[in-house]
Amino acid sequence: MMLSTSMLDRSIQELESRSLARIASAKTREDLEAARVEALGRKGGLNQFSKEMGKLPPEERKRIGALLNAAKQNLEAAIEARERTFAEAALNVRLDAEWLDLTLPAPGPRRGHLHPITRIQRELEELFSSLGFAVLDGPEVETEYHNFDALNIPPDHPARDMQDTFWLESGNLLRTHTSPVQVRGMERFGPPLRMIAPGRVFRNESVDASHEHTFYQLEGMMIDRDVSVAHLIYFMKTLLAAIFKRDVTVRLRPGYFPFVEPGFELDIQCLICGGSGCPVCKQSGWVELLPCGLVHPNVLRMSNIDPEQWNGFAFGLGLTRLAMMRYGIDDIRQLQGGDLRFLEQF
Ligand code: FA5
Repeated sequence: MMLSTSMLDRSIQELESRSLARIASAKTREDLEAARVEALGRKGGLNQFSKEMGKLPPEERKRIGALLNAAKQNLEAAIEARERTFAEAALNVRLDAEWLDLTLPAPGPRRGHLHPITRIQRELEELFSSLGFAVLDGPEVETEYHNFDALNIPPDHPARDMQDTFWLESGNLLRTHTSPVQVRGMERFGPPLRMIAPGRVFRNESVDASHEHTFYQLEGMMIDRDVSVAHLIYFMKTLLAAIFKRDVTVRLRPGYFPFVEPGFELDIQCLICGGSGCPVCKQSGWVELLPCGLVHPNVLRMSNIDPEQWNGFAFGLGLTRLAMMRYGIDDIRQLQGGDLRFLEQF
């Protein structure tokens, strides 16, 4: 089909004004690209008129050529201008989102907080201090004498197997319990004595939901005249009431430890499952928390205390397990896993 030049003029103008309108109303870069293809694309738009030009007389060809060029330049300028407005809008969005108020004061260092075990330890230190107990510390690398012999556990005694021990090449060991601090307390202060000794202990055992190789205990000891099981039970009840601030179900059963006679295990009904059974209590409903008893006369004798004159009670609270019960933590490994997202909850 051959268009007359006046029709060609009009068609070019129509395409130009239609395309300018479409460019002006483009809302997205995709809209704009579609308008560009329609106006300047290889197969359509102004290019289709170029083909017609070849058929025109030379002077008309020149005029229409100039018309097409002008239209092309107008459209390209309009597209460029529209693109600039998109770029500006995108920049403004980014500037809004990334805006920084440099006049604000710096946030300062993040404040930490106490680990749940430390919190309970400090509460118990305060409680026992108020009851006249000294808070003692002892070495984590212990002698065999203080960890075992002085506690009525001579070499070859089967009770040594109750606590798998990390032995050091020096012949010393990583203390398996806080009980050696009892011995150090008796050696240093003699009777009468009221002491507690919180601290870290180590056992070479496999780890599971309720067993760690490194955990915390809190040892307690009272040596005086005429100390009885009634005193022991009173202090254990006071301890649990202070920590749980509510009634907890406990049971006392006979327990064997060479350094006490009689010996007891005070178990607490599992607060993770309410006693119905879970991995923490090994499905038994009870958690071993507080072994205790009256100090064995041999232990007093070994530390030069006359068992005819003095007697006492001792206990070895599982502080890490107590923290689990108090805060409802169902896996002991989380306490020392170092994951701050976990610890920040307490
Ligand atoms: C002892 O360590 C005795 N020294 C306790 C004692 C002291 C008895 C004074 C009598 C007089 P036992 O091995 O049961 O006992 O550990 C004491 C407590 O530590 C347990 O009741 C338990 O709460 C905790 N415990 C033991 N092993 C682990 C472990 N692997 N991970 C976490 N807690 C543990």
